Amino acid sequence: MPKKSEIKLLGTTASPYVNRVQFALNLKSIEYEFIEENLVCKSELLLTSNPVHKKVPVLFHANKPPICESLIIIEYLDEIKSDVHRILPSDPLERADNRFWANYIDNKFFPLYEELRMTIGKEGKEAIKKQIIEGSVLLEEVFVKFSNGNDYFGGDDVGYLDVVLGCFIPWRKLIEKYNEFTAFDEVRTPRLAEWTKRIWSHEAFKDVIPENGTIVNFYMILQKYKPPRVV
Ligand SMILES: N[C@@H](CCC(=O)N[C@@H](CS)C(=O)NCC(=O)O)C(=O)O
Repeated sequence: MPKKSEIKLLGTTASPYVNRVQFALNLKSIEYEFIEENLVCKSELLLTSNPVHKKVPVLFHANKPPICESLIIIEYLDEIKSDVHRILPSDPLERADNRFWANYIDNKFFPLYEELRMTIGKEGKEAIKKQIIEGSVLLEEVFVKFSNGNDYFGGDDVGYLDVVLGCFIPWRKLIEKYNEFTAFDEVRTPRLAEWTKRIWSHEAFKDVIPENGTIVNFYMILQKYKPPRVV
């Protein structure tokens, strides 16, 4: 069982990818040391521990080589502490299905929010919002299938997709507010609307949610370094 000093997480509290690892660490009751990274002026530690992507999160487990990429870190944690709160299902086919949808969320669904932020012009923005809403309806169907009448993607408790999608709630809320729409609304996606409230107040997620000011600051940094463009 990992001791407190054995696990260190390099990250920034405004990052949803870091938040999802923190969510997983809490679910597993793993104590860890948080090392705050400055993404505007990246540390030597980040550059040497994640030389390929130069991104957070990075997990350090004792003196082992660093582990990069949030989903890989979560799977690692699930394997080293398999006796507490299994995050991925034990059935290989179910695991594959979970990974498929995690890939959809990370590579198709959430990037639409960044595209929305980057786009200037009503027409372009409306087209992206439409894609986000279509994606939300699809995710509602995924939720219905995975939850099987229970409260979470993982069934009666938080599972992999709850962690993967849950971490984006604070960012989605902010970008949706700035763009005056709600993706997981009570009419179109009632199960996801309920699920959002449930995750938001979940014990293991509550202390991971960045303060609003922290996300707004990070948003402003993005606006400065990766400014929106006319499409
Ligand atoms: N696929 C990566 C994404 C991580 C990521 O995009 N991290 C951002 C912070 S939210 C980052 O470190 N960005 C620095 C950069 O793009 O230079 C993961 O799941 O860990």
